[in-house]
Amino acid sequence: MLHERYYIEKEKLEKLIARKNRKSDFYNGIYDRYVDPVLTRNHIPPEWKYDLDKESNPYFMERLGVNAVLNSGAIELNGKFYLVARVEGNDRKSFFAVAESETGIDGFRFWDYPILFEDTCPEETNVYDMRLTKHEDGYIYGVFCSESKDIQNPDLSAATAAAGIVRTKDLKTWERLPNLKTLRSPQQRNVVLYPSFINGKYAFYTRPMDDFIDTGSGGGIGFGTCDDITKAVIDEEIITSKRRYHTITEAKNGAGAVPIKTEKGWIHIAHGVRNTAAGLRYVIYAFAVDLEEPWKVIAEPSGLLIAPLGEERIGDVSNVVFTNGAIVRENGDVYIYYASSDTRMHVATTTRDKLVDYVFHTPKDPLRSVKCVEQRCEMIKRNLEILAKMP
Ligand code: M1P
Repeated sequence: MLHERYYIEKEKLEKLIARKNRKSDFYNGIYDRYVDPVLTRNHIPPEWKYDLDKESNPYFMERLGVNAVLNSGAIELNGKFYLVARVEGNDRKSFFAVAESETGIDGFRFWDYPILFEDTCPEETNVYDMRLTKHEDGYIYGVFCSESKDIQNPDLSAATAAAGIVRTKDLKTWERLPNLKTLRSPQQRNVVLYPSFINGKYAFYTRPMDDFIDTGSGGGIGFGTCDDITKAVIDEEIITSKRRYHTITEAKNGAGAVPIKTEKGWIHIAHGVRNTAAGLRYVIYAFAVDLEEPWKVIAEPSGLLIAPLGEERIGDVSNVVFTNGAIVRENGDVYIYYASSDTRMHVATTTRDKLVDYVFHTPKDPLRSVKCVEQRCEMIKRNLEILAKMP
């Protein structure tokens, strides 16, 4: 028999999904933020958490709780917005689930079931952070982090990260391919498949790492190609966006959304990490690479694009914003999906034209305080001259 509490929980969920989102009063001219997150653990259907049977669950207890909904891949299909969210159970294991919306800013509803891949990788413990690429070969690829216990290391928390690959045509049926092998990097996270062939090869943005958390000698976001995606092996990785001392990428960085094609170059929305006394701080930044040679950085505006703000600063891993999905509509509207503090999903909206203006006209980081003040004083001087001419 169905437990009556189900109706209350279901009604709460329906109310949440029906809630209209609106722009917040945040302003920077680059993008808009929204009052409500777009996807949270409260969006999880009760059927995923509770045994609804009154006999076997008389107290209507959560049997399989959900802790967080975070780093989501994003894609538009037939005019609808889809997030492939990272859902983290109370057991700390993550899995993927599709949520669908008509507007992209609210109304996200999970499909009936989370995604269940074929179990082809018995050593794998955890999966997360899928990037979705519509590739010119006709498939939609999902590239994600496949995490396993490091069996060489007796430390209980020692793990290894690799890039898992799946493909689909409809987000419903998924084919798992072997994990990507990078011959010169022991570990990988934040790998993104580039949408076109490069000289007939598949191309990936990578993030070479010596270790599970520390990138070690990994100098930044890499780029490499492979012949066959069904047995993907990358020999050489070239570093594109570098880590730099005393910038937002000092500790590490990683590719985020699939790059956005513009007339001036591919725009990347990535994350940069620095260390602080309170732990790592993750922000989102942007840069552009060449249209023909997409490993060459051609514009890198100074500093961060999105930082955790207000309530976004607090969560399971505080002081983090992280993106692995954006949607660009035919009319040039851009939806950047980002998670805050490894806990919930938000959207920031802008346009392709604004992103081009931001990436190509924001001054570069001069890398030293004295040069940064000089840069700012020049702008202040020009502005004061304009103001002085005003009646
Ligand atoms: O906790 C912040 C993020 O840490 C990792 O990102 P990176 O590999 O760049 O350090 C990932 O585990 C990511 O999921 C997480 O949001």
